Amino acid sequence: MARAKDGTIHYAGAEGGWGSMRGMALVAGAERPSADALKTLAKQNKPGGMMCTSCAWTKPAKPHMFEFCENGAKATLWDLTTRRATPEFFAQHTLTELRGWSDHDLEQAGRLTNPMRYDRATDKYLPCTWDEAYRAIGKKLRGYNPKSTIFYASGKASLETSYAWALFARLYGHNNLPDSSNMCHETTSVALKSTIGAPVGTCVLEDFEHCDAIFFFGQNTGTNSPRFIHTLTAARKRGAKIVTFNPIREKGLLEFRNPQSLQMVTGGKTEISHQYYQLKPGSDISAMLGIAKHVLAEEDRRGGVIDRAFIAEHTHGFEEFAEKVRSTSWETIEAETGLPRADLIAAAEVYIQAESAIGIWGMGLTQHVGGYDNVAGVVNLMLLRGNIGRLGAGVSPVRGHSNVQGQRTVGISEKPELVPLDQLSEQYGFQPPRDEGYTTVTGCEAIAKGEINAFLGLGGNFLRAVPDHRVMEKAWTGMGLTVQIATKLNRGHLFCGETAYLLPTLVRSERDVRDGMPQVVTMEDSLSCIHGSIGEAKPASPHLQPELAIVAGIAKAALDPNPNVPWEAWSNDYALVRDAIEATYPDKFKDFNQRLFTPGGFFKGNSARDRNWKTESGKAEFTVPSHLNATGFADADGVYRLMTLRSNDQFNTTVYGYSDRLRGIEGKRDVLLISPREMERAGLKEGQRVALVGDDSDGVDRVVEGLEVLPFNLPEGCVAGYYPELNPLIALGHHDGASKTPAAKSVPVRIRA
Ligand SMILES: Nc1nc2c(c(=O)[nH]1)N[C@H]1C(S)=C(S)[C@@H](COP(=O)(O)OP(=O)(O)OC[C@H]3O[C@@H](n4cnc5c(=O)[nH]c(N)nc54)[C@H](O)[C@@H]3O)O[C@H]1N2
Ligand SMILES: Nc1nc2c(c(=O)[nH]1)N[C@H]1C(S)=C(S)[C@@H](COP(=O)(O)OP(=O)(O)OC[C@H]3O[C@@H](n4cnc5c(=O)[nH]c(N)nc54)[C@H](O)[C@@H]3O)O[C@H]1N2
Ligand SMILES: [Mo]
Repeated sequence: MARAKDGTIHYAGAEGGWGSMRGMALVAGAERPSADALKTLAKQNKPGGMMCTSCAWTKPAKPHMFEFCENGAKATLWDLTTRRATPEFFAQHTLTELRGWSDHDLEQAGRLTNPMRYDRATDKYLPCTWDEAYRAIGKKLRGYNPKSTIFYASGKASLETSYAWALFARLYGHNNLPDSSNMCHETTSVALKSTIGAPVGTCVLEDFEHCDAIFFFGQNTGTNSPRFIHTLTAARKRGAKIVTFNPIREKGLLEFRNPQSLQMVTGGKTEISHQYYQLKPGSDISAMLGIAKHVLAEEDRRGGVIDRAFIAEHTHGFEEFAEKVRSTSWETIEAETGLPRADLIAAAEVYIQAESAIGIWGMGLTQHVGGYDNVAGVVNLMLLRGNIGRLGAGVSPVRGHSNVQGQRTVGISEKPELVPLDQLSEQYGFQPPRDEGYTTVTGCEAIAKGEINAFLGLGGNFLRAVPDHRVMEKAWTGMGLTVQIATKLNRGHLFCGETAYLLPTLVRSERDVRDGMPQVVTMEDSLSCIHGSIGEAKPASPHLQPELAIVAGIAKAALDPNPNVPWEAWSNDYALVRDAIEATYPDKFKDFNQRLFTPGGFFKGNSARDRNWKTESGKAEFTVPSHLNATGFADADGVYRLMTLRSNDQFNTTVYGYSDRLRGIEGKRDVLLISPREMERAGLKEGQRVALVGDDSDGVDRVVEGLEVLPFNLPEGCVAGYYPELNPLIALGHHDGASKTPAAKSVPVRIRA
């Protein structure tokens, strides 16, 4: 572990380079990947190959020789391990025992091989047949009020499976379709829909080839979307300026060493951000007001700074916004952000000098009580200079799961107004439910109240990813039916309803042959491009079924036959599902089957990119923020803003290992990161074990004990630690006001020594 002068821990090298090779080698060593893994990697993210299951960053038309990163490779090696969680494994361990295992050890038991049924008498999973599972699940579902059931999806399943999943829910009778997006970029989708009329980012890859400035708010590229660094280094070489706002000095946004080029050998590195500002967590609203303040001051002084013609023709609410900016003092902005005015003016100067600018964000903006105002703040900033709807400009959220955006596109949504229900009604001859379904948060609340009979999970680790673990784990076992479609064992599988099934499925890199025909699946990346993906590795077990066949199997058992919904034919020829998708969404998916392998994917289109604003006013909306920070709680003595973070050695709740290389934290995850100044103030010593205690007023006890104090370069008033270990500290009620995305980036906590 390297140390700075003030004793804080950090990573000494640049992102990329040998360190990232070592990360892959460690996973490869531990997982003993199958012979097919290397073949898969060679074609990963290339047209005709397998589209990576790690992040949602776009797959370019002209791929690099190795179009994958350390984490993409880890994801593939982790999937194509030779380790197996067989019925023999389950015979040896009760679920009570397995609840004592770490997230890492549970998944490292290996790939699930057989459908399993929970047996309460022995507290173990026992093997069963697919037929038995489908029949039992179907029978249970037929007995319930559909509205008392939840069908969750984590963002990996293909467009084909996702379309079938959402249709199944509606045919059965509900819109209870929360998705991992409800814990992630739902804030983005809600805020963009209401401000620019399109719920997704407006940029395509070409914009990054023409922009003059890129503004980063709370997105950790080096860890979470490393291939994006190629795009950034190319933009920087062209002369584009990069400005970053992040409470943590994240290595991947500071400098990069390309592991696939000469830089590996010569030791050279590329700097990424020109300006890097460590603002307080939750204070982006004020930082953006500060930038706007300088922009408007310059407009007043010399004119020609803001795009008046664009504002007049295309926007609504500018005057109210400008009034808010003018009436917020620099003193207030400095106090909120912890940044000197000079820093915000420097950032504003970059913005003013850029002909075209792009705004980027991730969980650092979305996972706050005031997340909506955060995202709307980026829109405000971009609207000032007409930076939406022209080449080189735009708003570009970086999504998480590889198909999370696509799942929403094809109907996985709890919001009926976002789904073409009339079209579905006509296409399939039924009355789709019209009432609003559960989000992750309202779904959890209903489970906690005992109102939910069944939970079906299409991938993911819902129970581990949500807030308030203790409350949720206790309530979970009160359900009548829990079904998990999964690839590896995780903690969420260890809590079972009265009847419970664990159904193993193929990973995307595995060969999926139906009726003798190899099948293609599709996904949509963060830049709205749709790609076909073919798996070629040998399946982990002969008993696995592809996700689409499992969805069809359950649907057939739970629903009466409908001649318009050919489950059997769909699960044997995915091209037929693509035809159905095209029929439901003719604009976005025209000639779907013909365009599968368009290099770089095919763009589904975006109305805001064409300056067609599908908002209430018919124009793009300036928003006046309701608060000057997004935390949702008042500062108080001894209360810290806790940020829950991802390490570069995990993918969400999948913990590959214990090396957060890019932050210099090795061998542990039970840590509390805190600045030396705050340590001194609180009388803490490095290495001391402390507890974090939730500071909510709802009377629920929220504690995580045994965290090791580590000095870390952080702004004042905040601390940080890892997700999901710290999720017991987050109250279910602590979420973005508009989208109900849990506010995992400023959780009120106290330290107990
Ligand atoms: N290796 C790897 N890749 C992943 C994932 C993974 O777990 N591992 N997860 C995938 C998923 S589902 C998602 S959603 C994405 C997540 O990717 P990101 O959107 O990057 O999310 P996080 O890593 O949670 O945190 C983002 C950053 O926000 C900063 N931050 C925290 N609070 C604030 C704030 O108030 N303001 C600002 N400006 N910054 C703040 C943190 O320091 C951190 O650098 O990554 C995807 N890719
Ligand atoms: N405190 C805190 N909480 C958070 C976050 C945070 O930053 N802080 N981030 C939130 C975010 S952004 C997200 S997206 C959620 C993530 O929530 P989820 O998406 O629910 O969780 P994952 O950890 O991605 O799910 C991992 C599991 O998915 C299964 N799996 C993997 N691949 C496949 C596949 O191809 N098919 C199927 N059927 N199953 C598969 C495996 O069994 C694996 O154990 O967590 C959220 N929770
Ligand atoms: Mo996510």
